[in-house]
Amino acid sequence: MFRDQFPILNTTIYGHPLVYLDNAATTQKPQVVIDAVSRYYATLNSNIHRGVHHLAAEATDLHEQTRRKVQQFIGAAHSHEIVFTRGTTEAINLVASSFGKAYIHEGDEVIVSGMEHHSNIVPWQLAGARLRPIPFSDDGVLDLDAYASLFNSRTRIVAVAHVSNSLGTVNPIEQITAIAHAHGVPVMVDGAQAVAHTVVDVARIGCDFYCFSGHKMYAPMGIGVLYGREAILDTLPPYQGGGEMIKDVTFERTTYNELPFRFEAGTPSVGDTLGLSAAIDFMQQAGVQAIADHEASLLDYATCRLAEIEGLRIYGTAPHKAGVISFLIGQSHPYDVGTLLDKLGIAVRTGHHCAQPVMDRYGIPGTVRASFALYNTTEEIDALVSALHRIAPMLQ
Ligand code: 7TS
Repeated sequence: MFRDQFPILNTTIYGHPLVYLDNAATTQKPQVVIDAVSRYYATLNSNIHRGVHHLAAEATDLHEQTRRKVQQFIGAAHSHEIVFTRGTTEAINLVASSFGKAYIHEGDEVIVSGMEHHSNIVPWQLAGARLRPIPFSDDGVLDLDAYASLFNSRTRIVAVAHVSNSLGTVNPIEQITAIAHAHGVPVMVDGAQAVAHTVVDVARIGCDFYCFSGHKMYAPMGIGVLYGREAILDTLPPYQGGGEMIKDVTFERTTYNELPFRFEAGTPSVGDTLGLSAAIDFMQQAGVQAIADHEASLLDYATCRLAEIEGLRIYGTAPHKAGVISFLIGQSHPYDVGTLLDKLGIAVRTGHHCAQPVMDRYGIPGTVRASFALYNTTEEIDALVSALHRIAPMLQ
């Protein structure tokens, strides 16, 4: 599906055609995205918002059009609820820092899930919160009864992944949000692994914040998004200080700009924003639901075929999963499996996937992870399975 639009997929690695199954780390970029970035630098490069000249006005226009495109893409009510960041990590740090300053005091608690990426753990610790993780079952499903029992008078926010990057579980975030709101607690969703793989509608979810990275949805690295509901964003202090985020500055006192600029200090990565715009167009042309359906069929096929490999165990077998398969073979170390697969041109990720608590939960050092995108094929899964058959004897 749309495979011919990704130049890198024609690469050979050690003489083998590249089989790229590391999409949860970052997706490859279609030519339209590469062209959008290079066209910006070739024809439009200028600093936005502050220039009267033609290039600056044009670049500003396209940058702000992208904000509206993102707003529509995720179903936000207003374009000023879209804050551009460098990625999910920066978006979460922004929320933890600004929300933390306003609302988190010593002894206060933040509910996270037990399957968070480190970037949805550490920022809350830096904000001084005590973390209360929602436990999950062996198959990787969150325990919602345990979740409901974690609320108390110190609970300030619930911060939870839409899709787990290590287990692939799609969490019931609408339900999670409704439960939090019933306790009067706001919700931040880490959507890093969701936006490229499922239709995201923040109005339907009902969450207060939603974070994601462009580079995991066919856009360039260096651009990400924080959606924040106006009523809550309005109550938060700025994250970083600098140009663009101010209204008036004196040595005595500074007043701040309106939303969203109050949270966007300094020169943004305009070329990457335009790349994000092209990536959204590309995804909409492919159809987000069609992408999700394609990846669901790859997941089913891969789950069945991997069962052929003796001693292979999949970590994360929730009934509702995105296209991520974490596995181990017997006692072999994930790094060895990944290295041998690489020699056959197959790119997977190995290790703890920045989710050490998940690995601790299972008592394992890490996993081998294959993750899918719209351009992957069943033939590539066949290539993975035959490579695993081939390397299995070397792992004993
Ligand atoms: N949250 C989740 C659920 C993630 O999977 C990642 C990155 C992040 C946050 C951070 O995103 P960033 O774009 O700011 O770095 N996950 C991975 C991964 O699984 N392998 O490499 C990066």
